[in-house]
Amino acid sequence: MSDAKNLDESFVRYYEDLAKEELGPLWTNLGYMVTREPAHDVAPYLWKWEVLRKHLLKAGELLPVGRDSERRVIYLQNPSLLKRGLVGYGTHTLYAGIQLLLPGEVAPSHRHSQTAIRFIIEGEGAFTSVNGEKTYMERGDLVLTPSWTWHDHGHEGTERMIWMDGLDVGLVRNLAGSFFEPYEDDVYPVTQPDNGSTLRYAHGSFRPVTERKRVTTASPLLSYKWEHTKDSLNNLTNLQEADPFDGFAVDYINPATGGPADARIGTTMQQLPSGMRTKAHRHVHSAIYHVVNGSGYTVINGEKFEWSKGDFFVLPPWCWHEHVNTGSQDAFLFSINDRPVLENLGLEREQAYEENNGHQEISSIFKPGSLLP
Ligand code: GTQ
Repeated sequence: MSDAKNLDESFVRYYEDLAKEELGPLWTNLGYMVTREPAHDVAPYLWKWEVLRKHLLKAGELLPVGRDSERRVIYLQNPSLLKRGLVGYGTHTLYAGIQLLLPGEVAPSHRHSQTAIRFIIEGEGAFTSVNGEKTYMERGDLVLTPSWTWHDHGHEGTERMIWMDGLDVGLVRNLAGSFFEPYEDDVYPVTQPDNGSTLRYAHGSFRPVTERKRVTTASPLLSYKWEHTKDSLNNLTNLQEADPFDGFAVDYINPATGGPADARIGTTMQQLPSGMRTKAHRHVHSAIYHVVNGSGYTVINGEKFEWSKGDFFVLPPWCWHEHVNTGSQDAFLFSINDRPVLENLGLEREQAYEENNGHQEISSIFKPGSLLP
């Protein structure tokens, strides 16, 4: 459209008249609505583990867990989303929190339409009870809490337990699908054998005939043990070449469907041998990473994010990224993503960075907002 037309007085008046009726002309706004490439408000960010852990332990001194507090969790608040007054925490779709449960405590039963995953960081002896089945948690395990299942957490051990919570809070909020209900008692009755789903389904190869008529599409396996994850990755390192973009990596799957372990939150573990430098690519899905072990950095759109054990960082949609393991040990990166949703909607795309042999120039080094003294 020509400027002359834009400036034409009759158009100016026309636009004002439209605006008075809460209407807009598509021909001046199409480019904002239907962008050539993904437009979003999510910036990358990184949180250091020492900072997270220090504040979480402080909450342990200050706050009792019970119906008043529901959960003792501090969550990642991506400043890019806060600044713009947008709904979203880690990314526009994904939330990550760090939860602390002390020996003897009970985080009371409730259910919500957000789906949740837990990745265990520290301690043992605590369990999550999902619809009446207790799953005991250990470092490195992934534990599922499918949407709208009753869940409470309890602790029969002697050491503090810390784990990561991943929920699709932004997604559900933007789709206006949130429902929440507290259970009438603190604890939902246990009706199933402890660790039952893990014991029945851990090999992923067999299903009891009594479960043939199982109707739910949620994964029948609720806990993915670190030992199995590590074995699968270790086998990969002996069997095949690393993926150029992800290194050696596995997606956690639902053994009943072969699809993602959780229907809405994708979960991946990647192993980067010492010295590995992946090539850059970008994809529509966003992710939140947690460094399980090792040290290195990730370059996101030319900015270097240095990480070590325990750190968390956000990968926004459609950003070039590549990982480098600078440590002497293998690095393990756990991540949650919104890929299942994008794939279901036919919106996922991926692109390799072609220039410079697949590597970005580093133009800046990220510094977290506040550094420890
Ligand atoms: O443990 O049920 O981090 O409901 C956020 C919401 C944890 C939980 C979170 C939750 C939970």
